[in-house]
Amino acid sequence: MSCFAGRSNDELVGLAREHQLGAIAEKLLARERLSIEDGLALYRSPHLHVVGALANHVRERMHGDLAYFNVNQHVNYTNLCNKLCRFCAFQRLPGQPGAYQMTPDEAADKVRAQLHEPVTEVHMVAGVWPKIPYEYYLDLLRAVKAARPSIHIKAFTMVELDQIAKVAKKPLQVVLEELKAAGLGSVPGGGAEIFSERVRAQTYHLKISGDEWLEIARKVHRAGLRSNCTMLHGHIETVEERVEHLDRLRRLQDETHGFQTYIPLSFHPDNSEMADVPGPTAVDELREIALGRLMLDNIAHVKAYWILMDVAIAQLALSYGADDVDGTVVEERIYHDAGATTPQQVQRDQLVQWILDAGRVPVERDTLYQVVWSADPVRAPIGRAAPVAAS
Ligand code: V47
Repeated sequence: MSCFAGRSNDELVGLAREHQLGAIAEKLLARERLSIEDGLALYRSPHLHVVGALANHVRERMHGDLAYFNVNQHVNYTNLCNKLCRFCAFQRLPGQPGAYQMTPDEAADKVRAQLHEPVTEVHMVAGVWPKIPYEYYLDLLRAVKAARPSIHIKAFTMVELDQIAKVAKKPLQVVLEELKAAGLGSVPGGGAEIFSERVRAQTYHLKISGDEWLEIARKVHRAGLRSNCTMLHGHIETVEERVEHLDRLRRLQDETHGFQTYIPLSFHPDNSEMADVPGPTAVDELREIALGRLMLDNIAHVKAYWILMDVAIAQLALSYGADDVDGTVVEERIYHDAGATTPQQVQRDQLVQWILDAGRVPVERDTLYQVVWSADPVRAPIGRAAPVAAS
């Protein structure tokens, strides 16, 4: 049971009124969309517990007390990257210590090494390196699929897709069809950072712009692929820029309905050029989860990625708007290069226990939210699709 459970609608509105959030609570109960001004008020409210109670209300209206996870593994096929983002500790140039690029077969070996585990998804993302030929990406997908034919490949951020289409010298729509034929099943949410041009100019000016990220996501969704979406927070962005980012995701979702899950990504400063920035606190992380749930009324799932939030905060986030914690992961590099102190992987049973300890009902899903296993097969029947409806 959530720490906010057991409150009637009237009590929730009463609590919100006492803390100057009454009008927002009324809108939420009437299922009305929150405005940019509402988003700003929620970011600026000193009463995190009230913001959390509102987000939890919406989360429980959508998902009850179910909490989703999957059995997945990450494969970061190269850390070679020419984008030189100042927040990133993972990127390398050729010849730098630790630089690597896996062959397709080496990536497939990582998948073969987990054949004894019930892995349903491989999450494959990496740096952007223009010398990698187009055939490499197709071979990578084919090799992983050959290693484990049942696996769902969630791969290539919008930033990588931009580079892949450039090196292929083909329109993205054609490239997406070829990647799908080679095994691509869906697209992860990374690389969006924060859409503000101000922040991009100071922090990742070589990366595609927010407009370009959204346009590629539009094409991905039109190609029939689902994707996730993210926001990198806790660096130099303002609350106005965060609300604008969420609103732009929401507007694209109105158009395509292609986003499955929103994941706020907390900035990890260690070993990056921005090591002097303190990064977000636990309070900031919980607020981002809550704001995601409250503003993104048309995206079904909000993920508390335990690898970057720490397990205890991810557990708490399940009562602040999140309904998903990602998966077993197996070998995480991006956040561990940036100082994450969480384990690099977790066993499935441990993940189930973390969710139970947080007072939620664990449900194993596949990448597209079909229920694989459920602690409550009546409310979340195996084989059925988890809700993907709006709030
Ligand atoms: O694109 C890189 C971010 C992203 C740092 O779709 C950093 O299910 C914080 O997108 N501090 C990759 N963030 C991770 C990602 C993701 C993770 C889990 C699940 C899903 C999903 C997607 O991480 C990058 C970049 O935006 N990032 N370095 C850093 N130092």
